[in-house]
Amino acid sequence: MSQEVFCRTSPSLALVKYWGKKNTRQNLPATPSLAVTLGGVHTETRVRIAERDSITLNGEAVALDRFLPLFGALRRAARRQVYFQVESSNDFPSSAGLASSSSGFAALTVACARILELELTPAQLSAFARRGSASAARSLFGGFTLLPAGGFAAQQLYGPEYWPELRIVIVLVSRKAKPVSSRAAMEATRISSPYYRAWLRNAGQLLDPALRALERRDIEALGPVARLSYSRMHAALLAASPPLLYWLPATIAAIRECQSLRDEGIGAWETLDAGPQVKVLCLDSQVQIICERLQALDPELKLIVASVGEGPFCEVPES
Ligand code: 2P0
Repeated sequence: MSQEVFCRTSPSLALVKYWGKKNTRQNLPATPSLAVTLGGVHTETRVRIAERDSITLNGEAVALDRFLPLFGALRRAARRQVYFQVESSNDFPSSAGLASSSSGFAALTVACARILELELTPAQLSAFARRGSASAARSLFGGFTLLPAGGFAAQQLYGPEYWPELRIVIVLVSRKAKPVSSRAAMEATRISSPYYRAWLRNAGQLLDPALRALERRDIEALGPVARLSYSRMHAALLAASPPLLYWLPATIAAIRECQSLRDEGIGAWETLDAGPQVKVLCLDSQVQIICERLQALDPELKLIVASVGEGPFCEVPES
C-alpha cells in the first residue's frame, strides 16, 4: 500500500445551478446542474497513512465532522481501517463562493481511494465525492459535466478541448470566508423560502436550453440561461427567513458592468454562487476589454482568467 498520494483538482463552476437536496443523508441534489471545470485554479491535496484522521486546509487544522461520512464510506468499501493525514491547499480563496468544496472533496476522494487501493471507475469516484459535496461529483471530470437531479454521479458531456475559446473571468470581490455555508443556506432556503418550490419546479427547465447552447458552443445563448439560473437561485435565497444575501457593493458593480458591456455588444455573461464573487463567461477574443473594464471599477480588484480545465491528476510521489 502506498504511504503517500498527491492529487490536484480544479473547482466546478455551475452554469445551471444545484441548490437544494433531494436526500440529505445521501446528499443527492434536488436540481440538475451543468458545469464547467475551471482551468488555472487548483486544489492540491496530500494524503498519508496515519494513526488517526487529521486534516489541514492551507496549513490550519479543520474539524473532521464533514469528512467522516466520506472516509467511512471509503474505508467500508476497501474493508480497511486505515486513517488519513490530509494536507490540502487552494491557490484561490477557500469557502468564499469559488467552489473550493468541489475541488477539495474531489481531490480527497481520489487520493484516499488510491491509498486504499480501491479500483474504482470515474463514475464510482464521482459518487463517493458526492457524499462530501454534491458539486465535487462534477470536479471528478474535466471539461463540461452534468449531475442530474437525484443523481448519484456526474458525467462528462464534453472534454476540456471541446471549447478552447471559452474563458471565465473570476472577479475576486472578497477573500473572506462566507458568513453562511452553502449547506446551511440550502437548508435555510428549503425550510423558510416561499420561493423554494418554485425554484425546484423551474430549475430543471433551464437545463435543456443550456444543453442546446453548449452543443452549439453558443455563448450568446448559454449566457442568458446562466444568468437566469443564478438570479433565480439568489431570489430564493433572498426570500428565506432571515434573508440570505451574499452580495457586496462590488458584486453589484461588477454585475452592472457586465450589463453595460453587453449593451455595447461585448459578450460578458456573469454568474454567481453562494458568495460575493462574480464569474464572467466570455470568449478569449474579448477577455482583454472585459478585464480592463472590470479593473477600472477598482484597481485593487483581483481578476483571475480561467479556461476550461482538466480532471484530477494523481500520483504516488517517489520516496
Ligand atoms: C453549484 N453550489 O451547483 C451550486 C451553485 C453553490 C451555488 O454546489 O451541501 O458545497 O456540500 O452538497 O456542493 C455549493 O454547494 O454543497 C454548490 P453540499 P456544495 O455549484
